[in-house]
Amino acid sequence: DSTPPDAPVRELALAALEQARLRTLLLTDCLDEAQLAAQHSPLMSPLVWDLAHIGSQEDIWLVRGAGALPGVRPDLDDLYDAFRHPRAGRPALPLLSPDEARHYLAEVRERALKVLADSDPEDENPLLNGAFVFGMVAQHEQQHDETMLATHQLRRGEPVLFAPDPPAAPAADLPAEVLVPGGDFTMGTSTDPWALDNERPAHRVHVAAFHLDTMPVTNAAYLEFIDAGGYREPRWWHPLGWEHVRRTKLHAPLFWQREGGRWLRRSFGRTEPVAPEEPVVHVSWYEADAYARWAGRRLPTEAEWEKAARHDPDTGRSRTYPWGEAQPAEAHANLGQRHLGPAPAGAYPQGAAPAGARQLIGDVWEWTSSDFTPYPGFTAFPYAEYSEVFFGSDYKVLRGGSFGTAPVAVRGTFRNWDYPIRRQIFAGFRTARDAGPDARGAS
Ligand code: AVJ
Ligand code: FE
Repeated sequence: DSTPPDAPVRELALAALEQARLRTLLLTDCLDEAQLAAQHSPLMSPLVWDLAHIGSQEDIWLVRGAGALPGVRPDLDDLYDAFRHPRAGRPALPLLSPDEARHYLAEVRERALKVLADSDPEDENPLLNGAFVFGMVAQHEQQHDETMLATHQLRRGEPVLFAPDPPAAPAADLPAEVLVPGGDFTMGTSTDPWALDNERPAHRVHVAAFHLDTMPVTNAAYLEFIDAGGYREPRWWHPLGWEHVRRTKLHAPLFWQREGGRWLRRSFGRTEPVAPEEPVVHVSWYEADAYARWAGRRLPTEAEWEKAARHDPDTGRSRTYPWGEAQPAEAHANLGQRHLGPAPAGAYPQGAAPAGARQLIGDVWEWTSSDFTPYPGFTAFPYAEYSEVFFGSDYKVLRGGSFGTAPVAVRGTFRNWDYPIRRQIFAGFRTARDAGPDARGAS
């Protein structure tokens, strides 16, 4: 990332939009028309739907919303409205062809960049203020780029994506867990200009002292749970999780298979031995929850996760990232699809949080124990379908982003959510436990 953090906000928005588009094209130019139109899993859209949906949202929010210009193709709004057409039914829709979609994206982008050039980040209109809507649209495209990467992972066939291996972890012996002191901290934000509605507003939350795993749970640790018969023992499971295990015969993370006495996993078209030192990925909330109970621990709450990631005990303030305010660089975190998997647990010492936890940002999304609910004072902005319609007890919150998440699309306050049975996302977890009354720090 070559853009300095103090670049004018319009330049940041331009760079964010351009980076998103490079990724979108990289993920779609590598497949032929039939592969782009195919549905690789009923959980996912055909890639060509994501492609045109990205353009449609930009048409709606930048060309029409920010620019008050006539849209490029308002007639496409319905086709690419995620709420009118569930993913499973999208292949049957009269979708644009890949070339039509690429052409549409380019035309929308040309108009959107004119709107950006003419926009005033000081404008009082909250859509334009701080170039919010441009940041929102860049994040939206990058969110779909992560979704498209998950579709790639589900796709059968020869590899089409290539990337270097992530860095190894330093040999230093890290403690298994860190202590996060008790007390109030500031959760969420009222000042980050590109934070989305569900991250707002900032509010004080009391979190009692707790211990958190220094690193995400590894494949080796998860294998101990499997080998101990974890998937066959109802007492470790949430009742609905146990029902799910029995019905779907879950016995290992998604993409794992056992062959000749060892575990292999499929990763973007390659089959390789499960790497013991890497964070486990492609597990559901139910599996994470069961592992934690088996280990005599629990998942962290969302507030605990955010306190561990942001609270600086020296200043009493909450940071944007575990390491501070600097934009995520290569040494901080495994983000942006630079690698096609997580780095070994313990990597990225420069990305450590004040309490010492590593890899809170990047590598794997981390399941928390919390339902996706609004913060006190929440207001939907700019549309209720981004977050508000998902609030309730159906979805669990994930934090921190994965190797597939772009830097612009994650920060210490960022909230993701999914159903507790879902495993196609790049989700892992770490565990926590209450600190005894003798723990340092007032609680
Ligand atoms: C925030 C990842 C749950 O993909 O459903 C994309 C992001 N919202 N288009 C999703 C999103 C609208 C959203 N998640
Ligand atoms: Fe979308």
